[in-house]
Amino acid sequence: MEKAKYIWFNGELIPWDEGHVHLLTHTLHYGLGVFEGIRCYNTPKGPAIFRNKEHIERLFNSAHIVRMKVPFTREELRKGMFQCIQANDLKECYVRPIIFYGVGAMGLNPLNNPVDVAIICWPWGAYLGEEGLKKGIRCKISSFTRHHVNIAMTKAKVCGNYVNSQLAKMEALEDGYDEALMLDVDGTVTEGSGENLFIVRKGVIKTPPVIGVLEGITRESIIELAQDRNYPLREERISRDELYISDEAFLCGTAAEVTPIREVDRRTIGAGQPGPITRHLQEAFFKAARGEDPRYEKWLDYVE
Ligand code: PPE
Repeated sequence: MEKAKYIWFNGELIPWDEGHVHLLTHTLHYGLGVFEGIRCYNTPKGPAIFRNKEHIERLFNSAHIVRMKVPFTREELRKGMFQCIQANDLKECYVRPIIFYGVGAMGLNPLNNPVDVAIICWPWGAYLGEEGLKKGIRCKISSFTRHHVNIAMTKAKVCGNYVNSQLAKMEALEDGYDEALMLDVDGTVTEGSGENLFIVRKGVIKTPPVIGVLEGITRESIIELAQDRNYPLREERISRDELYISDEAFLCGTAAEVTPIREVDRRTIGAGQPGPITRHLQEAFFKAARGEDPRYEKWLDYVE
């Protein structure tokens, strides 16, 4: 990865190379921490964080779900992000706030540990590759089942939830695919290892409801962009075979942005290249994020 110069840690900027934690950091052992993935895009009016309010809200909701007390306010974290982006002289970057239990008491009760907060920013290019963004990626239905809603709290972006994603991702890559798609316990399609899924079939855009999948902020943006363009859209369960016969499919997320899917399990999706609705929404998304469409300026939080 590309390093930056500073990290925001508990309210102060520290040099990147000093961003260490103790080996008894509770979250390192047991995975109870919450985080966000946010992107800052360069716009004609300078760098702006895309949908920052919604990301900060989800971070606090994640903490609320797992009963973590955040020792900073929403506004302090927002200012911390600005500080971090400016100190690193970045125009476009990924922003990773993480709230974790530090050192205090081992054992499964996390509540006797201090809560630490870091904000890390670094330049991060196309998550699934430049070529993937343009031509589409190849996905594999994972042999790993997605979380059951009462096993992992899937509306919370909890560190430990990502073990399931990592198992699926490694398997997909080792089997020669770009990304994994996971089925829930009932066998319906949920999401990628770190992205929400959309399909297009017979002119209707469909995405699985947010039960058992992360309530993606890019997903929400895509829904709004699609509705503003009068595309019929339904949030409904999607079966594996419906995915195979969809006309178009794409993944979306902060890191993955809008990445078309051209193949699933060796079955070509549509014409084997990004379809027209996918391309239209991808373009609309990038224009909105880069401040090139005034209708969506409400989504931009300018770094000041
Ligand atoms: N589902 C999952 C499981 C997920 O992790 C993400 C984000 C999404 C959907 C899309 O959510 P949103 O970013 O709000 O649109 N995954 C983050 C982590 C990527 C990583 O490798 O780290 C991200 O995209 O930032």
